Amino acid sequence: MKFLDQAKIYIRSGNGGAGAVSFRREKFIEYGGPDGGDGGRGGDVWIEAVEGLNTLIDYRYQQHFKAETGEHGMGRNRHGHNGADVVLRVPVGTQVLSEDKEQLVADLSEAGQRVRLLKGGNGGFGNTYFKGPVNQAPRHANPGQEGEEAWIWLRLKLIADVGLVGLPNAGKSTFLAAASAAKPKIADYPFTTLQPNLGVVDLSSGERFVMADIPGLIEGASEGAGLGTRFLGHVERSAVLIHLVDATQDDVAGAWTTVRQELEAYGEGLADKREILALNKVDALDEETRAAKAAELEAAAGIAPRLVSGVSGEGVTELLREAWRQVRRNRGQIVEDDEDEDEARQPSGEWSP
Ligand SMILES: Nc1nc2c(ncn2[C@@H]2O[C@H](COP(=O)(O)OP(=O)(O)OP(=O)(O)O)[C@@H](O)[C@H]2O)c(=O)[nH]1
Ligand SMILES: [Mg+2]
Repeated sequence: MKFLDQAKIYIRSGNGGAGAVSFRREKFIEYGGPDGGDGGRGGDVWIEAVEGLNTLIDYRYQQHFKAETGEHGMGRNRHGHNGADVVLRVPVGTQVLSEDKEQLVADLSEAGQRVRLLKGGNGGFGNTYFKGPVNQAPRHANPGQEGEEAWIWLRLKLIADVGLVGLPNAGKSTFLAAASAAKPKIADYPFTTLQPNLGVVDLSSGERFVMADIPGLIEGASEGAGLGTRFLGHVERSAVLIHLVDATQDDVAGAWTTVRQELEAYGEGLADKREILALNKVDALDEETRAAKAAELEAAAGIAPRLVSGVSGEGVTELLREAWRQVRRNRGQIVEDDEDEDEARQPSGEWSP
């Protein structure tokens, strides 16, 4: 199964400017001859893969992209200005498909790669161009060439920056819904989520990452119990895991240990990935129970869990901010030291079965 992010957009290159019909007129010069300049070229439409973008979400808000028209030519042989190009900036890995999706127009697999999708119309020739030995005073000029237009699809295979893990019913889908615009199915029984869900978490403009909610893990998942561990492939490349433990269950320490064991058994470096530990559903507990559950979990995990609730929203933003710092680090961006205070737990592998 692939996570796809796609957007359909309209693109148009600029029309060329028309050539001018004009004659030189000066006081003492008779029959000054034609001096109409050429029209400017219309702008092109380009697409460019850039670093630092990870979704096509911007193309859901704006769907029409038109390059500028070339200016008309003018008298005294003045050339019209060329129209400005439009450059669509997209994440690395974006593919461009024709409107019917039958044809692959461009495949942008490397940062900096640029492809021209539509060429701007040429400017028309002014009447100067048509001057010849026979017709020394042409009264016609070319119109500019029309630009081109097309509807295209942009398609991107999404990679989750952050993965949500936990037992069934831990509240993963609820958490994803609280953190993003995704609307996963939520219900009070295990294995509600049968397929991974993705959401885009928008902390502020430019602070955006993709989070995956995957089906819950149970003991023996690595041997195929429940839905197994096959969906863990979707979080293999993520920067960090958010491990949600349901605070309303009896054995929070056991819940954490079970999931850690399955991550370990799965391999692929998942157990070494950074984990942010969170005790979820704390809205349902009084102060005393919160403290007791947090202490139990800390005793097993060796780190104090964050207290969160996908239902009330408590602690959600702080948790997402911590995850975002890991994502930035993973993308090779520098994160200031003073932001590091409540850093995610470095996996120590200290837990024992
Ligand atoms: N009180 C409370 N209940 C919650 C919270 N988050 C989830 N729940 C409830 O817990 C149940 C399970 O929530 P889901 O979000 O479906 O859990 P999940 O981890 O996605 O479950 P699976 O998809 O089965 O793995 C639902 O009845 C939710 O309403 C929370 O923060 N507080
Ligand atoms: Mg779910």
